[in-house]
Amino acid sequence: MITEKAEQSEQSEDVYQSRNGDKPKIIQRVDPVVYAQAANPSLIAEDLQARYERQGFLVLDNVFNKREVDSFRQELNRLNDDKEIKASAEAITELSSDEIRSLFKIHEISPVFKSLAADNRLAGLAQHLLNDRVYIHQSRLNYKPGFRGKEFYWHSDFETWHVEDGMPRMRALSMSIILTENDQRNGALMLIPGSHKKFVVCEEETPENHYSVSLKKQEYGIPSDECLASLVADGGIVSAIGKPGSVLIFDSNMMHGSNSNITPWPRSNVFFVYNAISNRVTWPFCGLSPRPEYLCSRKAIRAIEPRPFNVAVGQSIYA
Ligand code: 6CS
Ligand code: FE
Repeated sequence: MITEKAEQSEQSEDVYQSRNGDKPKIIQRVDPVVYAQAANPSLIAEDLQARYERQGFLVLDNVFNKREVDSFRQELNRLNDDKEIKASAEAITELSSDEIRSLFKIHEISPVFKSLAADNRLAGLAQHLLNDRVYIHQSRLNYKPGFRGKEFYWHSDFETWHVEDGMPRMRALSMSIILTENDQRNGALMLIPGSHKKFVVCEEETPENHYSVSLKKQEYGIPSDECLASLVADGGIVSAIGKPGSVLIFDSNMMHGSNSNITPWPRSNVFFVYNAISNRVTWPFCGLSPRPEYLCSRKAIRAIEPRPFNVAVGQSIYA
């Protein structure tokens, strides 16, 4: 059994120092974006891989067919209606209602999303881009319900995963599968093209148990107004709109956020975060205790063997 002290000694060099009292500033990324040597045409076309490297994200349309999307949405609703799940630690409700805002660790809670996480169109592509075997660092359903679904303020996921989880380098990416139509009106994800190549140093120390607040409304680990304005001046802002079955891939250090949803239309997406096995989390760089396992795989780091999603797995639950 590794004691906490021993785990703390695992600490690697803090290449991306943030929230340690330094003034907010922007430094250059020192890690590659795409670790693969060349595009693997069976997984991604060369021009798309080059675009991903340059802008830090891609929206791939029609990756999953209607039958597959129907099984995802049936599972989304089943989990949302399950009282035990709603009362669990993994379920984060909205500040202004008891509606689920996010449900974490769905790659373990749900047989459907466990199977989806290993699908070659996702895990196979992540393995290729990161040029390493991959594991799920974090998975979640972001429901962003209609009428009162609140915003996710601008942030770099990597800044949080580095400072609060101990992820050493930028060798991870998120894949978001669109389950309900995402458009400008109902709070589609907004991204700043090219921002993934700059690391925004945030100020102020991380509070204890920050996640108990940040997952509802993030106020630490967010860019200063000046840094944000500078990123937007360079790259602009793009909305990741797409139909159910599309996939948004974005680099771990992509600056992103999304507006509140006051329309009647939920903006629900599945998120899988693939991290390279060689980049497994060490000790949090903020020096605080590690976040819970449902936010950051630490004790259960297992490389994924990509295999096709089994659409029948949903039917077995609902039979
Ligand atoms: O703290 C985290 O890990 C979560 N927070 C946000 C706003 N995005 C990434 C992740 O879900
Ligand atoms: Fe995020």
